[in-house]
Amino acid sequence: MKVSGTSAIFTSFLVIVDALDLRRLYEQLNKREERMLDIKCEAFEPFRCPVDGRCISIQYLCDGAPDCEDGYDEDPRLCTAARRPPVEETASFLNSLLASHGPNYLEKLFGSKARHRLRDLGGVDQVAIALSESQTIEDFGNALNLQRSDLEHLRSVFLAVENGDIGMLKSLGIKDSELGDVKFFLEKLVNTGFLD
Ligand SMILES: [Ca+2]
Repeated sequence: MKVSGTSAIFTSFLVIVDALDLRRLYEQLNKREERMLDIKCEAFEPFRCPVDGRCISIQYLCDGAPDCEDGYDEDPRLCTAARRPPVEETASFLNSLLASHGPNYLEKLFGSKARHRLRDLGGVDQVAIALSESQTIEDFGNALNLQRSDLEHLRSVFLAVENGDIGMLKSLGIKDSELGDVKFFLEKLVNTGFLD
């Protein structure tokens, strides 16, 4: 499902569907600010704009119209991250693959820079954040400085999953017991515009 060309109705629908993800996201974002300023928004307007401190309702996040003074509530990275699995969930998923296959395993997805637990890509958490915030696979490649050939390989894996080609995942050594989780994870990215 593509989200480009969204109508206002469709956007509202997405916001409702993703309210839980958004709730988790703004809780993370607001935590630090609250500690610093001791300001808490009311439950019915729980999102606080970082610059002007305005409190806004969840339904106004990523609805296509700026409500924070600086438009932060429509920030593409915020709105992309809100539709993606939470960063900590992605990090623990990547860690579970490394635990089961060894520290160099993710080389099969992200290329040689992913050896030694993604060390040259900045580590598991950095990769998880980039997967969450990057609107497209190109943005992801730029965020982590991936080589073009590695990026094209990663794209081919995503395309295979999008086309229902499980053989590709098996050829990467994904165990049968892991196939469902890996497929679900990659599809979640594809469904939120990663290949657009
Ligand atoms: Ca808005």
